[in-house]
Amino acid sequence: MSNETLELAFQKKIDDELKIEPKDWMPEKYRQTLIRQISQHAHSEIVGMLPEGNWITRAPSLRRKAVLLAKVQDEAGHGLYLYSAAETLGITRDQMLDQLHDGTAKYSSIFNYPTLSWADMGAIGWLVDGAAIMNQVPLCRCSYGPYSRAMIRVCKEESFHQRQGYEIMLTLAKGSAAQKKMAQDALNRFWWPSIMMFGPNDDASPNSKLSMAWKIKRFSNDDLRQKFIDVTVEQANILGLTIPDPDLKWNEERGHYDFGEINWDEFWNVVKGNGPCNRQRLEARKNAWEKGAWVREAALAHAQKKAAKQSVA
Ligand code: BYC
Repeated sequence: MSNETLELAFQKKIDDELKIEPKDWMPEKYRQTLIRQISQHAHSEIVGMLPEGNWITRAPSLRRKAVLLAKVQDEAGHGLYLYSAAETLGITRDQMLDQLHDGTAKYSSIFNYPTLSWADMGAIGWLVDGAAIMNQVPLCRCSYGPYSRAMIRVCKEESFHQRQGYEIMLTLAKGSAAQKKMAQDALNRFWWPSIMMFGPNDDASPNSKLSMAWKIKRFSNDDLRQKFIDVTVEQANILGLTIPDPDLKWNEERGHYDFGEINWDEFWNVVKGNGPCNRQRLEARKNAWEKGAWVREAALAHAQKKAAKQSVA
């Protein structure tokens, strides 16, 4: 079959809402786009453990500590499902990790900001996991089977994460004046980075056109950002907190909130590795990889010993 015929059959499958599976024919660019997005998504989950891990030993109660521990472990699980999904496309986990460690693969900009107070655990759960749900629920219907199936469980867990974050914010916002101030400060610092998570504006998003045609992405970056802002403003009102955007205003005609200009220089600066914590995050991951070498070697030796025993038996 010619390449053209294969491509037509591939696109028809996508248009008919059928899934593409690992052994199916796919254009090389589709494979590469998925490897890029899924591996970057996996890296984001793993690097995303660091800002929250920072507060496990300082959680204000045993209950908060148990919940935060469970959440951070969930993020590790998400990273593992996603690395497995990316491996079905012909890249190895070691190759993906090399790309993270040498800086060629990206991870979400949001995790390059510091977590300065306990309220940041609330703001991350509420806003960062909230933004993640908005972006990731449509990925459950993505055209690539293994990615779409991995996302179902990820999204269920993200919803629990969002609720636990909102509950922290609610407790602080209804607490003492100092607690409310802490919650407002966390919102002030995390609001703009959270809405940057959706990526550049549509006209500055080079990957969107093909990803939408291939139904990897179902909604554009700007559409998802707008949906997130529309639901989150109402949640901030319930908390009695103020979103740090003087231009935020309901637009009756559009049926959406208008919002202020995003600082794209800040966004690209963070994406290019120059955010407040980029170096610290990468150092932490490289360090964990190097220090974990003996665990990987021991696991391999154990597997080889077990296989040798089985073959003798
Ligand atoms: N940060 O053409 P575009 C989580 C890059 S995990 C850094 O629009 P695309 C969580 C983009 O990669 C959250 N880089 O790209 C975990 C591209 O560069 P490359 C992660 C960004 O792929 C723990 C360039 O900018 N979620 O939620 O069509 C605890 C142009 O962009 C960012 C996912 O990974 C960014 N924010 O759209 C709590 C979801 N935005 O790769 C929570 C899956 C853009 O060409 N990914 N760039 O060198 C996606 O949905 C899409 O990849 C994006 C970007 C919407 C993020």
